[in-house]
Amino acid sequence: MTEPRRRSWAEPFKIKMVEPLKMTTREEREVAIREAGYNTFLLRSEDVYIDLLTDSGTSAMSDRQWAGMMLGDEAYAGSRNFYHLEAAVREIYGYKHLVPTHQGRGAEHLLSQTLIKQGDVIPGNMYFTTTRLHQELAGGRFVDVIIDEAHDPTDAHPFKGDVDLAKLRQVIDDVGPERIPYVCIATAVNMAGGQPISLANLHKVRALCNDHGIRIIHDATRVAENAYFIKEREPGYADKSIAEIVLEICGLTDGCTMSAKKDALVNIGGFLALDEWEVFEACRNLVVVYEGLHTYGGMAGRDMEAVAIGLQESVQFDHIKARVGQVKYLGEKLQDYGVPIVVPIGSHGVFLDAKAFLPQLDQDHYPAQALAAELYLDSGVRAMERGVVSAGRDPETGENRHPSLELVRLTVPRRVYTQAHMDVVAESVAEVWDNREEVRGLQMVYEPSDLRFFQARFEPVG
Ligand code: P71
Repeated sequence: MTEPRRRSWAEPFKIKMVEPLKMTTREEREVAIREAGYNTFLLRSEDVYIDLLTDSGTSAMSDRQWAGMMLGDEAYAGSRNFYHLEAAVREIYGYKHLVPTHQGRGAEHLLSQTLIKQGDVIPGNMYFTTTRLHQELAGGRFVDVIIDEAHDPTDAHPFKGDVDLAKLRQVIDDVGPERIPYVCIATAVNMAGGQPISLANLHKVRALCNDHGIRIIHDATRVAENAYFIKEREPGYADKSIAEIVLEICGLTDGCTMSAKKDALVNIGGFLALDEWEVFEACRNLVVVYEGLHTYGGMAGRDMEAVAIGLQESVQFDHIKARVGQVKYLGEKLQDYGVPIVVPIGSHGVFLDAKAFLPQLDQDHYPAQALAAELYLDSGVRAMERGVVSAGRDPETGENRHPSLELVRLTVPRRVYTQAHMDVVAESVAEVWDNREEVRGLQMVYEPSDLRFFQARFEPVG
């Protein structure tokens, strides 16, 4: 008997509870987006059909996680669930000490305040909005040391999250290792389009940092997704489990900040994990000031239990294959329509290249913002701007930053939507693509001082 030539894969779960979606008319959406100042962050979720704003806190928990929620030990101090979470972090990531926080930016805050001094420099493989802001608020300056390929949406390099070692060496030479409290390494680099770092590269970064006595802090928010790409693409890792690869990545770094709202499949939660006792102790002292007692850090006991279980689920191969596979499914559909997207297709979403999509728009007329609004108008699909609005202003010059990547992120929540939803999304993007010449730019009419993309308001230009 010959083998069948094609074998489809399907989600490794079945659906036990459903949440009805509201459909809207184009007229209703016109009102909604105008009232939202053409900013998808300001839409009411009720007015959204398929919500691809973010994969953060929007995933579906498993029946085991929900069962764990019932086992919440809501004691103020020493909750049983804290110890479960601590054990899970030690087992899956291998870091020694845990500081729970309400979400990722809580961990970034504690770490930045503890390690960064005025005038310090923090090299990293591309900025993330909240991470960089906390570094700056602590008196530090972020320096991008990602490879150039990461800034080119058309470059299909398999590991666009890699660090350019020459750039990192240059920063160390320029400012001296004593001015670098740590190098910040993200896995599945969000702003680059969900692009992985290779283990070969991370080993080299570790060796260079060891030569200079510099720490590496890992943004582990999507480390399991990165591990999946390593298994798929990096020579020598095909037979390793996701769990083994995650442990190897974490073992090359000195600690992590974590938004448990992504890989760990919960609606809220995060933590800081550290190997060094002194740094841990300093962060543990701060957690009680800003987050909560050191055995809950802003999370309820039940939330910590759900994170502990979610971490275990995050490294299961069938899960991660289907998760990244669904993103790939959407991306390939868009490629079939000829829509310009960031390649390779990333881990947590498909990123539309708004500069190539709307070449008639100058970056100061916010092409990605305009494209996200247009997509919502077409179908009620909500996406997120990741371009000049997100990049914000340079704190020293006050000028707008002009990132080379001007993107719209179609972010896929985990275990929430079906392939049929992905079909609807792809068809809507294709519709906007066919009518792209009619899309007009925007002007900003309200600009908040910090993380402006969340609350900025816009109007169509003339
Ligand atoms: C995402 C988010 C949530 C978000 C944050 C800021 C602007 C828009 C949306 C959050 C991350 C992340 C990485 C790599 C730290 C955080 C902060 N991502 N590192 O992608 O992706 O975590 O949201 O739990 O505070 O939509 P937090």
